[in-house]
Amino acid sequence: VDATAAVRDGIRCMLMRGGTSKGAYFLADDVPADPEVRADLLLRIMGSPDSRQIDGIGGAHPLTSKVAIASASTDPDFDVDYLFLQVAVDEPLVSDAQTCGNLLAGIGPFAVERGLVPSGGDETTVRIRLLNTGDAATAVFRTPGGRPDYAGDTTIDGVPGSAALIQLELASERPLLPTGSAADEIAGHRVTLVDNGMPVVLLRADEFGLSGHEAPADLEGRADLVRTLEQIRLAAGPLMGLGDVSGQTVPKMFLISAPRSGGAISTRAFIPRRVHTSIGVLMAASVAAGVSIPGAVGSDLADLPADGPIEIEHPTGSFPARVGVHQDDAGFWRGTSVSVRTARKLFDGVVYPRPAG
Ligand code: NQM
Repeated sequence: VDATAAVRDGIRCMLMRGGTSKGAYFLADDVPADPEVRADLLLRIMGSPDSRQIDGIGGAHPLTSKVAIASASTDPDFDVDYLFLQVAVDEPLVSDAQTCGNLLAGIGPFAVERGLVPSGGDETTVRIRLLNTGDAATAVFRTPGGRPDYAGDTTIDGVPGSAALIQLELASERPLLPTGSAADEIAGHRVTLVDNGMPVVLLRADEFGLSGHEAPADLEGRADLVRTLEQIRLAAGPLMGLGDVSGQTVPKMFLISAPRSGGAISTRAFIPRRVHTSIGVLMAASVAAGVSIPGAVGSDLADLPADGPIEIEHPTGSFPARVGVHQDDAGFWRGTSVSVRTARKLFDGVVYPRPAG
């Protein structure tokens, strides 16, 4: 794919809502293979760097400045390879350091739409390899007449109306606790570092003089808090095996408090500079797994159900996280998750990148 010709001829692109996020979906064959050339082109497609992304199709927030790239899997155990790219809004930065469970919801339908995988009759199951993390996901969704059906009666908090159910099951080879401990100390704060698909840091909101129920904009406006969380994040990165995370979007920073609306635990997530208006799919899986481990930050605040999903409260409702957590023979905590999502094809066409320079 020639990046110069792309300015003139455009690039095939589908805009989809995936869960509570929105992103541009591409076939790997339709974008440049070289990561640097591809990143430069994606910045010009999304309209970055610019806080309004006015000259591109990005939505001026990290949750709407996302890209998914799909291809037929090169691994016989999978149908589709999914690469997630976070396009920064006001910096010239494209990162593959994290995956996104929300855009993951759109990958199965997108793969069927583009003919990457055949539909399986009324219902299709797609095995997806998450290239960013190496994790494995299975997506199950309805395909009556061989086409994804986006209409349905499943509701998720943070999205108006209802849409067709997409069930996502995720399994990770990595242990849940990268440091091997349920709790560690960083910069005088008790933290739990946990990864059930997304690396997150759990902190008690009350340690920062907060209720944990503040509005995202209020939290983003507290410069001291933002600075302290960033300091903890930079220290947590290497401890979680993520290396130097300056300029990266992981780990995600969570302020945890007791539930208020009948859920199991309440959350506010720094992702990591903006505060999430709800919660990521894999973030919810990681928080739910974390608070299920005895001694972890938040385990004493959590009101865990005897069975059924662990409801993770967030700024616009709650997320039902179904997680499996167990200790293996060697004593390592292991996790899996099943999430209910929806996605919707919003637009299919040709996108024109801003010219280079
Ligand atoms: O945790 C936000 C989102 C996410 C990530 C982010 C996500 C997840 O809500 O699975 O989906 O990138 O910080 O889309």
